[in-house]
Amino acid sequence: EPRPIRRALLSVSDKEGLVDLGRALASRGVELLSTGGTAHTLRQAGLEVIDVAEVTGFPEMMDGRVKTLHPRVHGGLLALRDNDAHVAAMTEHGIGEIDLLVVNLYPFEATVAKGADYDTCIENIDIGGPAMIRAAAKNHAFVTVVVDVQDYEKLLGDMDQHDGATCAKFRKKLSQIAYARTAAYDAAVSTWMAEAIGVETPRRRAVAGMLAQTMRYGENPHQKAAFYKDGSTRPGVATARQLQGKELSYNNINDTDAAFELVAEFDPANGPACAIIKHANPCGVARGETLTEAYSRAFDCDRTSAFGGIVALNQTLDVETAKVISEIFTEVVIAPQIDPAAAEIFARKKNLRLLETGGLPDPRAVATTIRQVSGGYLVQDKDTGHISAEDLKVVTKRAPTDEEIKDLLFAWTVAKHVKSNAIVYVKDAATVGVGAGQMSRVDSTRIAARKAQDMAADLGLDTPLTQGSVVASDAFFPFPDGLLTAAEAGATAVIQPGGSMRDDKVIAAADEAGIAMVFTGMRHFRH
Ligand code: 93A
Repeated sequence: EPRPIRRALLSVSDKEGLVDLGRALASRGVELLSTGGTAHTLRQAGLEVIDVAEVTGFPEMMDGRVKTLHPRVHGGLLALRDNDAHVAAMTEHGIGEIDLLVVNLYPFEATVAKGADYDTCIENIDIGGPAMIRAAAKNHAFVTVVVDVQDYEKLLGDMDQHDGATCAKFRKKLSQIAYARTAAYDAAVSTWMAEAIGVETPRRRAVAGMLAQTMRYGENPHQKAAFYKDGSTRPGVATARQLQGKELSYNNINDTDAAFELVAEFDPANGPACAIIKHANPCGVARGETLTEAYSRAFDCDRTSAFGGIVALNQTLDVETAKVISEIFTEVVIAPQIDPAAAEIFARKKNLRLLETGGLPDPRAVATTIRQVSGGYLVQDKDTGHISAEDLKVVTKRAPTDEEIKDLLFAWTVAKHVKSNAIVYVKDAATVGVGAGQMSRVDSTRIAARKAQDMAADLGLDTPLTQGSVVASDAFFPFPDGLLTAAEAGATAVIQPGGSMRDDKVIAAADEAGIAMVFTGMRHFRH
């Protein structure tokens, strides 16, 4: 464990909270080193400060471009305190340990936002600050690094809990924050530069992640596109091994992700499952006794849409299933494992892209989703919401049967992966009608029922498969009309969040129609 913090380097552009921090550190016996402006502010407040120029033996020069870029600074940050050679080097070269680094960077982003000219923006690219931050963060075994005014209080709190030192966990956390800051900083510089000099391709514009693939085109042929990976090792489209087929396209990657994330909701311990995706929405999801049966039942939900779709499986792709899949044109097949003999079946289908992921991702693992809007990003927690039978609140006179509850939960799980407004009819653990992406909920309800009728005609059935089904709605029914449409289609039970002003009307309509209804208290919008 490192010694208590005795020597700190403070170099901040944003002087907010600086004097309080300086005082708090000084009162804990910490020696303060600082660059020009920071030292000036601290001295004005009556604090004792040593100039970095005194430490380095060089004046700050070239308009401040070279202030802290010196071995007496970087050696003090990077030296391993428990390494004899490092310690000897410090002694030999008169390098003192720096235990704490507090830096915030030249306000590059704010300068750009103000609409400053090119040269002013360039002058506001901080070089020495990020260099020190990255050095201190690397040496977090011994050095504490703070890059955010918001962390000053936490720093002092942690020091007080550890006799003036900081704990390893806190230093690691700060180190991660530090790298996030320098990464974002350089990303801001590169994005600004791309704009300033008119770089067009996403390959040069994109900001974070590792370039994995430049595509021939994006969502449409006139759009350039690229795929970036974020380094995650989670089984999925980004980490899958492609066994055959053409390169994945932009739409392939998007749809394959949707397909695999959906099928991963179905634990293989409870049996095989299959999801077929078209335009990012499921056109069929089913369990089966065998994987082949799961595929066939998913296919029977909407055979028309499944053509040219993406097929995701929750367990090893076997020969039998491969044969059935290969009967129609399919763009992508993705599975955790693929029997080599099953891969053989597809060998003739040169265009079919076959992906093996090595496992299923945990659908409840915490993650973040990012969406771009003009001028910014929307960031949120991934929807990991999960409902089980115990969470359901029966609101109708009739409670659902055990069989209905199983199907209701199945339908609810699928609805989470359907674009809003989502309506999903399910019978015996297979979707029989999916209504997606409509602006009105009642339209989704109608479309799903009508598609089930079309399918019944295709399959030569007398009654549509929605007869005796259950139905899930990703958000509450604002009026009874959607529920009544579902009842007309033959649904016997409904799952929905509840919470509408008119819940009582919807419940009354359900009772009238003899429908059992449960509320989840949770919504699954997806846009
Ligand atoms: O121009 S720099 O890239 N060269 C440096 O060596 C250097 N060292 C610290 N900018 C440098 N800094 C930055 O100066 C810090 O990141 C901080 O933002 C700023 C603090 O300067 P002052 O203390 O003079 O206000």
